[in-house]
Order: sequence, then C-alpha cells, then structure tokens
Amino acid sequence: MTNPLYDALLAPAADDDGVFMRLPDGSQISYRQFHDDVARAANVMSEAGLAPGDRLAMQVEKSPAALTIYGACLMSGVIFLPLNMAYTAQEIGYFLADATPGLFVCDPHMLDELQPVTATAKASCLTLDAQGHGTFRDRADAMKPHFQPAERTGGDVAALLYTSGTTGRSKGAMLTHDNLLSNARVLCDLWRITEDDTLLHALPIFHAHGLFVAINTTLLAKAKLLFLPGFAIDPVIAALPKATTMMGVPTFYTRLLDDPRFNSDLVSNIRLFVSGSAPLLAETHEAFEARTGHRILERYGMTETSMNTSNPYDGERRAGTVGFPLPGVDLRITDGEGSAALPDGDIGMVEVRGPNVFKGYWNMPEKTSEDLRRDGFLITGDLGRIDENGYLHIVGRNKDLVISGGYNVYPKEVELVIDEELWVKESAVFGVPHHDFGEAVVAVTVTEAGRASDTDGLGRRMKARLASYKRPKAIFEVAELPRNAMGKVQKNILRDGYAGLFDKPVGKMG
Ligand code: MCA
Ligand code: AMP
Repeated sequence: MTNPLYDALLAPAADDDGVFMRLPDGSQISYRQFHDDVARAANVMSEAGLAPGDRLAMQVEKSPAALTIYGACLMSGVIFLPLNMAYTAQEIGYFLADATPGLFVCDPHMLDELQPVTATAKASCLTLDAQGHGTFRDRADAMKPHFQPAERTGGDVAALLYTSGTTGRSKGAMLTHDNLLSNARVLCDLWRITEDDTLLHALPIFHAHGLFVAINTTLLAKAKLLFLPGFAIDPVIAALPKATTMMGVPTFYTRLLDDPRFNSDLVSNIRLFVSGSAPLLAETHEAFEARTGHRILERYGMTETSMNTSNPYDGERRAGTVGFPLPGVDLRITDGEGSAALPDGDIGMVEVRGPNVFKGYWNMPEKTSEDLRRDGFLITGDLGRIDENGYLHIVGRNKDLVISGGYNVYPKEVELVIDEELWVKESAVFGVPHHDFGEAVVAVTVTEAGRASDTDGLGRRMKARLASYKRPKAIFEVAELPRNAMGKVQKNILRDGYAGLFDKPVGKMG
C-alpha cells in the first residue's frame, strides 16, 4: 500500500509527541495530535461519501483545524481544493460548478450567502470557523482517530489549485503527489530545513506558497510552525524572536522594514528569510540587509509548478534575481514560439520542465496543451534572462497580469465585470506600483455617449462580483483609451501615466 504524500508527510507523525505547531495563545499541538485529528477528519469525509479522486472544496479562515482537512484529503485520497476567503459567492459558484466537489466546507458566517451556489453544485456543506468550531468539527469529534490511508500513486492528483487566466476564466491546476513531494524534498535539502527549525507562518494556506512551500517542507522535516492567522505586524514582531525561518511575500518584508521595532536583535534567532510570489525590489533586499544583516533568499514559482528556482543557501543571494533552477528542474529561455533555447543574456519566455510541473488544467485539455509543450516544458508567461553567472532575472510578464501583495489579478476578469455596466463604453485595467502591495489594480473607463457615469454604483456591484484584492484601488474616467496602430490598448502608457499614484502612504509623503 502506498500513498506518497501521506507516507512521507503524515505517517511519521502518528507516534511522534514532538511539537508540530505553536499558536499565538501559547498552546501547542503535537505531531501525534495533528495526525489523530487528520484521521478523524478523514473519517468525516468518508462518512460524507467522499472516495479517492473526489474533490473537497474549502473556504475557511486559517486555523489548525483547516490544516487537518488538507491532511485528511491526503490520507483519504480526496483531491483538496482550497479557496481564498476573499472570493465572493459568485466566484465560489464558478469553482464549485467546475470542480464538482462532493463536499464544501465553509465559514458558518458565510453559510446563508453560499447555500444557493452549494445547492446548485449539488455539494454537501459543512462548516468550520476561525476557532475550528462548526459542523465539520462536531462530526470529527465523534470519530475514531484511525483511518486506513487510501492507496495512491505518484501520478494521482492531490490538490486542485485555481489560478486566474488571461481570458478571465480561472483554471484548476492539478498537482500530483509526485509534483508536491519532489518539490518539498528539494526545498528541504536546499534550504536546510530540519527538525530544529521553527517557521514563522503568517501566509494564507489556500495558495501554493503558504500550503506547499511552507507546510509540506515543515511536515517532511518534522520542523515546527509558529502558526499565525495572518500577517499582522504586532504578532509577527512578537513571534520573530522564537522563529528560525520565515517565508513571505515582499509586502511582509516592506511592512517589517516600515516598523522601527524591526532590527537585528529581534531576528538574531533567524537563520533564513525566504521571499517569493512577487518580485522583491533590489532596494528592499538591500535595506533588509542593512537593517538586519540578513540577505533574503528570493525564489520563483507558480501555482502550476510550485518552486522552480532559488537563490543559493550558501552562495551569493543576488538582489533582483531569483537564482538558479532547482535540482531536477530544466529551465530555458525561448522566443515563446519555437522550443530552441536563446543564448544566455537574451530576454525571452521562461519555460520549465521537471517533476514539479503539474499534470494539466482540470477539464481544460486544450488550455493544457497550449501551455504545456509536448517535450514537457511549461510556458510560464514570465519573461526572463539568465546572466553570465547563471542567475535568472524575471524582467517582466508576457501575460497581462497584476500581482498585488502576492495575489494574482488578471485584468481581463475585472474588465469583463466593468464592461457590463450600461454606461461603460470600454475599460482598461492595469497595475501601477504600490508602496505596500508592490502593485495595485487601477481601472480607466470611457463613458458611452449620452450616458452618465456611475462609478459609485460600479464599486458596489464589483463588491458582489469580485474578491476584494481584485477590485481597482482607483477608477478614472478618460475620454478614450490609448491604442496603437493595430487598435490594441497600450497599457504601458496607462501604467506610466498613473505610475505615481500609490508611491507613498498618505501622511508619509515627502
Ligand atoms: C488585502 N487587500 C489587498 C490585498 N490583501 N488588496 C490588494 N492586494 C492584496 N494582496 C485589501 C483588502 O481587500 C482590504 O481592502 C484592505 O486591503 C485591507 O485588508 P486586510 O485583510 O487587512 O489586508 P492584510 O491582512 O494586511 O493583507 C495583506 C497581505 C495579504 C498580508 C499582503 O494580501 C497576504 O497575505 N498576501 C499573501 C498572498 C499569497 O500568499 N500569495 C501566494 C500565492 P478594503 O479595505 O477595501 O476592504 S502562490 C504563488 O504566487 C506562487 C506559487 C509563488 O511563487 O509563491
Ligand atoms: P501564481 O499564479 O499565483 O502561482 O503566481 C505565479 C507568478 O508569480 C509567476 O508566474 C510570476 O509571474 C510571479 N512570481 C512568483 N515568484 C516571483 C518572484 N520571486 N519574482 C517575480 N515574480 C514572481
């Protein structure tokens, strides 16, 4: 009987009384307790009729109980589909219709709002709140802490993670046991993660970064988590002296640098800071080193691949670069059309191949074959160049994408919602630099002749349709959109035109 992820990440926990998680209230959860709770949750899922290969979707606040549901999916062979708390009922409806989960676990406060979409998708629904209470937990408490792990092969799908697309339609990336396990092994090795480590965990657990990069490596190495519900500056400052490692998006590091309490004494116990999900500005890298003596290790990944490259642990961690391909990962720069690699130094499309590269998009074979070449290379949509020392620089994106605080926003999805307004003739959505989120979403609209604009109404309607981080932080009315000779909207002109909008927080200007 095999089940690659359960065997490597969870089976060793079954008889281990060592600490797995420390929580902000001072309580802790042992590996054995976590394993028992995982088994109880697997029994709940099985009793609800879920079999290996079925999907469980979950939109709940971050909590240890939420993490046991991830573990239970691995144990029972059910495909785990975590969803951002920011998603609206309408967005959730899309995911449920596409993935057809047998069970949907949601926050009890959202139950009324979500019940119609759950009913339409014919999924059963259980609840779990931020404290770990709800109908899921009630059932779990009545279960035995034993469950026979399901048989799985390395090629079986363990998780389905939705990522937005250029067309405005989200795609479910199928990640297999082999994908996730190979990546966790490589990262543990490269970043020297051991049972002596305590990871400060302030990331959400519904994306690859906070879930796979952070949690899988911790479980594999039998390390410990300082498990915070999210990134809030005071709890993070309080937790730093007790941690040995921290993983974050660049916003975490700029927020720390903005705080006068953040200094080298506070982080004297830390051996490694890792950054990813969005570009870390070289100036942040340098300011961080000047303040703490630490060089942040920047790495580069994607939902479809987990991690692809990393700066070295021992060698030079170069600001503004994402380092070298991970062991086992092939990386080439192409012209995006043919598969021939361009010479080092040339800018082109980043393509990657390796055991980390996903199986394809759920129910979208055509999209899969568009992005995943026959020779196994995934076209990432990122533009990069390899320098004379072999470091990869991500210099831009071939995809129309805004990354705000580590969350991806595809302008098309937002434009489609704006363009539904009767008074809107056309719109363009783009990203501008933001002092806190790295980039922020901004929209411009052109008003139909003879109609009055209604941006307040648009704001209200977007609230019902789009997750908060996707909604424009500013909307401007313009007479016309800048277009090139081919009629294509020139977003670079818009980006440049509004570039200074969010340079500095209000009150800190000058
Ligand atoms: C919150 N808001 C945002 C964002 N987060 N707006 C734009 N971008 C964001 N990322 C808005 C809220 O809607 C709200 O708006 C206001 O900001 C304050 O919300 P709050 O919840 O208080 O914000 P926060 O808790 O301070 O959150 C900021 C954050 C968070 C800590 C940076 O966004 C975060 O944890 N980001 C991490 C994302 C991540 O894990 N990405 C990994 C993807 P209003 O006031 O109008 O309601 S995986 C990936 O990319 C690949 C695999 C990789 O390489 O890792
Ligand atoms: P996601 O679809 O949320 O998995 O986001 C993946 C995208 O985030 C990549 O294709 C890159 O565009 C971006 N990304 C991740 N890490 C980095 C990084 N270190 N530097 C620049 N971009 C990054």
